[in-house]
Amino acid sequence: MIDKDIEKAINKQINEEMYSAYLYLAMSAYFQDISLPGFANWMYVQYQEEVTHAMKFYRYLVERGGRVELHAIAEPPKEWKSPLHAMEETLNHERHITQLINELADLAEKKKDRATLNLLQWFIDEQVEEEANDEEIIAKLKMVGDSPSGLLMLDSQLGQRTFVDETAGGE
Ligand code: OFO
Repeated sequence: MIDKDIEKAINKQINEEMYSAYLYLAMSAYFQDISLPGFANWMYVQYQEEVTHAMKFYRYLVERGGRVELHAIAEPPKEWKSPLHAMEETLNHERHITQLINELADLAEKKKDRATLNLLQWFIDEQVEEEANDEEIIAKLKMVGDSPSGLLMLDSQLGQRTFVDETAGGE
């Protein structure tokens, strides 16, 4: 049986991951609206990934005999000032998620819950990758500056991204 405080914190994290999914889906719609289908694709894949993050926590809680509780998902913003602004907000959001994962790990450490710590290690590694991906796109957007052709090239590059469920297997 899982510790009640950890159960509560994981339920909160399921909601955070679902909000991440919702946020990136909103960004995908924004990018479609400003005729950048490659960025829209990248964000759509990001949305799919976030749902798998929520479900990884969901399955773990069920496996540990915990009770999943789903809460209302907050409404994401609809507009951003520019592609760069949207990507900077993405990075800010991922830094916030990293902070939450670290706090969860602190709690699991305090409770000496090694199984939860093991699960969280996957998320700690994932956050390193997520922040690095966002930083890379931000750096490229800054290089592109006001060049429409540079932006279109980056858009076509981001259009290549495909969804792979990295949470599948090993559970
Ligand atoms: Fe973006 O990693 Fe989950 O939230």
